[in-house]
Amino acid sequence: MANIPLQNGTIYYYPDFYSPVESDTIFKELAEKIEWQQESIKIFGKKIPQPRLTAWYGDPGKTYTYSNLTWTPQSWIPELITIKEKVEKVARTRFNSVLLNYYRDGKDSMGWHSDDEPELGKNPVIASLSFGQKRAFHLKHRLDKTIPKVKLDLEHGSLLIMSGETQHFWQHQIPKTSRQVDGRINLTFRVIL
Ligand SMILES: O=C(O)CCC(=O)C(=O)O
Ligand SMILES: [Mn+2]
Repeated sequence: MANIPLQNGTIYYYPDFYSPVESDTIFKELAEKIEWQQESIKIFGKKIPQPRLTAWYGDPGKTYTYSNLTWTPQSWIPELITIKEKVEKVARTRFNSVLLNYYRDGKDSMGWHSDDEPELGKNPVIASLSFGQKRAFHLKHRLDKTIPKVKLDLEHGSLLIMSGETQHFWQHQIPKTSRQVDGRINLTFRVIL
């Protein structure tokens, strides 16, 4: 486990939370069993497809709103519950929902944002699991532009935990890459209040 030093925030990185063999199995299961959606977001009245596939699973009633979309969760499947229970032990948090992202290739990405929607509460614990293609993860401070960007590679089977004030002070992104890359599945476990 590595504690990544961060001003005004807390992140922990566990590179081999799952073994490569376990991670291969989980990637395949999730690719097949999750009901992946191609959602669009409206920007200035124009519908733009998101550059990734997504899905939202969670306890009944735990809806989540972002980019003008309100998500009603799908019901937990056994594979997700098994993962959730393993993550909860390390994160010492009971999660009630998970957002899944499927980055099909290097053109799929997620732009700069913080996980700071009101339903996540003040200092949310976000537990982020990665399977498949290793991709870069960048963090930048929202206020102090002299603080250097933090750049991590999120590896197959890794767990990243963001907590404390991280979402107030930092934004994060998964940039596009021009390299030829394989698919990546990311799960972010969250507590919806
Ligand atoms: O794919 C990732 O590692 C990040 C996903 C993310 O930031 C999110 O779902 O809010
Ligand atoms: Mn995020």
